[in-house]
Amino acid sequence: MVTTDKQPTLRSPRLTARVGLYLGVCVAICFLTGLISHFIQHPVDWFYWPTHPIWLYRVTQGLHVITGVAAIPLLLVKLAIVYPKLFERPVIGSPVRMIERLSIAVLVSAIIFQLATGLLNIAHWYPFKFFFTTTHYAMSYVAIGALLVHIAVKLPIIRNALDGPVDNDEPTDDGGEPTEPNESPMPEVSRGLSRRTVIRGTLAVTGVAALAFAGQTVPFLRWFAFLSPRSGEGPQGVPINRTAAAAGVTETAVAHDYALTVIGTRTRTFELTQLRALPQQTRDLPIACVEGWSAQGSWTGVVLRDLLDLVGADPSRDVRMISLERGGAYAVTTLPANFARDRATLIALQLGGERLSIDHGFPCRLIAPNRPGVLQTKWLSRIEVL
Ligand SMILES: Nc1nc2c(c(=O)[nH]1)N[C@H]1C(S)=C(S)[C@@H](COP(=O)(O)O)O[C@H]1N2
Ligand SMILES: [Mo]
Repeated sequence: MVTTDKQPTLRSPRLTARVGLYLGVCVAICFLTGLISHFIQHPVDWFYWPTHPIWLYRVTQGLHVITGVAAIPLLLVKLAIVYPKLFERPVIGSPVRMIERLSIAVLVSAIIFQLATGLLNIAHWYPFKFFFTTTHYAMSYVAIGALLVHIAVKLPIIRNALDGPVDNDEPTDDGGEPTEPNESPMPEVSRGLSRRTVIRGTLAVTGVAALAFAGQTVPFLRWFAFLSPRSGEGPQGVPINRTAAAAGVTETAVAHDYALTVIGTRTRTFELTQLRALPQQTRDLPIACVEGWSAQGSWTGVVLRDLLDLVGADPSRDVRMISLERGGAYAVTTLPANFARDRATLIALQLGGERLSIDHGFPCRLIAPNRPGVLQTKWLSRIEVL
């Protein structure tokens, strides 16, 4: 190993491999929790999602957003360390090397795409034309595939680089390419920075980013949620995602002839006074939005199972929830049979002991345990047993 600096160079596999490892862990957790969220929303036979523990989705989706956010500073640091290599000449080389470089190009673009679209979605800002969820889902396989190729190709270097303290001399194998002293001149600012300092700084920034977003889902970190768009503020202590005005239900929701239609083997309609006259239950259940925020509420209403029994519904059937909202992506949702059967699932009329506010879904809404917020249909108009 030839080096002119007294300080160990920052462009070192020792440093890259460590930052890469943290980034890899974040990306892996983000990918897996993303898959969970996807398959809850697009059910497939082999994926069973339970109703309990009631907070599980809150945790998986919280982790999805936290690890995604944490990956941003990690990715930036990693790119800052390796960027001269990204543009190395010649572009044409041995097949293995070309596959490696192609996989890196795909990897970097896919990860940037995932982190950027995820962040924009949290911010409710859609400057892109494509539909967020399908593209974000499809691209996750590209990112993970390219990541696995990258790790496989680099494994010997990674192993070597993770062996021993980060500020040790260079591992002998730098990808088979000898490092000439003049090959990657260090910028002035890097001289004197030890790799360990870089690692600590990176972890500190990553920690702050993660905490700032964790605050939107972990109650005792609420005060730290200065970066996240929704942090537990909202009527009745729960944030609002889509308002009644945005959903176009400000009139239909308060219409005097409102009635909830429930269709099983028979059809019944329930006016609001009739719903209130049925036995009421109170449950503490979270709204856990796909965007990573969540908040617990104390919901009171009719147990869905009781309502379904009144229309002679078969408990092995899924149930469709139809909102007064017209045409929104979440105006109609399907509740799997295990959720419809669970006595924690309510058609809620109240939140925090008060009548449901119109933005929380007045006259009534679905609230089920361990379910993505996006499927907790507000302003119910019909319930159909499938
Ligand atoms: N009809 C209808 N219900 C809906 C939505 C919607 O757009 N339309 N948004 C969902 C989303 S994304 C979330 S996170 C929860 C939020 O409920 P809240 O606004 O009462 O907190 O409502 C869900 N219910
Ligand atoms: Mo949501």
